[in-house]
Amino acid sequence: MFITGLGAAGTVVVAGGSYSIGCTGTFTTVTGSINNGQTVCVRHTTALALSTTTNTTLTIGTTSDTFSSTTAATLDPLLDADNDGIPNGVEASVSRNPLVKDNDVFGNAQLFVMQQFRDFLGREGEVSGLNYWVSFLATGGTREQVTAGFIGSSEFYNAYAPVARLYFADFLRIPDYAGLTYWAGQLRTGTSLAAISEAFAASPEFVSRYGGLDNTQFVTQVYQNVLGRAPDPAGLAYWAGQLNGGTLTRGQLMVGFSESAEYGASIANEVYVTMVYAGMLRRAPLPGGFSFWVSYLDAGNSQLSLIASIIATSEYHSRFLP
Ligand SMILES: [Ca+2]
Ligand SMILES: [Ca+2]
Repeated sequence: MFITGLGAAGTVVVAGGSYSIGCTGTFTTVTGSINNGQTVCVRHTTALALSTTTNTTLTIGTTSDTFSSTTAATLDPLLDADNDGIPNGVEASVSRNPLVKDNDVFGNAQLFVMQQFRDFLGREGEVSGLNYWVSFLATGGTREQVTAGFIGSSEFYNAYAPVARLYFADFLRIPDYAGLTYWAGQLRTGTSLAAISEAFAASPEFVSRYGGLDNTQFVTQVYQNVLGRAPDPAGLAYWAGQLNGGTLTRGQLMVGFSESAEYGASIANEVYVTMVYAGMLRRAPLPGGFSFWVSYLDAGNSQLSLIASIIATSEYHSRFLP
């Protein structure tokens, strides 16, 4: 609020919150002094507990006002109030507190396996699947092996890997997380990869790279960008013919490249690192981390040791525990 009408500097007092003169981002609860023409921001923090009212009262001189909020009486079972990965409606069934970040995936095999279903398949695990993986862990299996199993499962891999390859082939960059998860969801629910590539090929990002080229130039450039080599004459003639004859659109053609065995082998580690980040950290890798881990796999280190390293990060830990 903007202060006017004070004849002289007045006291400013807050109860149930904090304030910042000048809205600098530095908040205090200590009584202070404020003058005409200054601004003051008040910070009000709602309760974490259910059915709880919080009042924040700001007093300037003899004038005061109160902001009040009351949290809901019940939690939405599908939401995750404490942001620990376990939906509110599931917390009680695994003896967790829906208002405490207590998803101990590191100490509790059941919680770890349940989280893999959410992270990679976007759903709660069915009993048979949960039992399978919990007993796998109980008989000497490792957490990284479980995670690798989920990454390699057809339900996850067949949705994410083709879309990730398409991003790399069409845009020559790390897939952004929002786009990757959106399009993987589309692929999982029946949209064809060719239709997704059509959408990609219509984007300004694609058009600005290739829009000015004729079909022969386009195919030549795609060979260079995607496969890292000049086209062989037969390949160039084949693909340019498909485009010239209207058999394929450019978007459809890109699937032929992104799903080729040659490209799949060359981009495999980039795709794997992208999928590890998407499932385990819910984000795209930054360029530095991406190139580090791709080089790590390129050097012959195992996917399991990559996954184990991610499990050991503080970022992964903080998804589930304080
Ligand atoms: Ca939760
Ligand atoms: Ca919890």
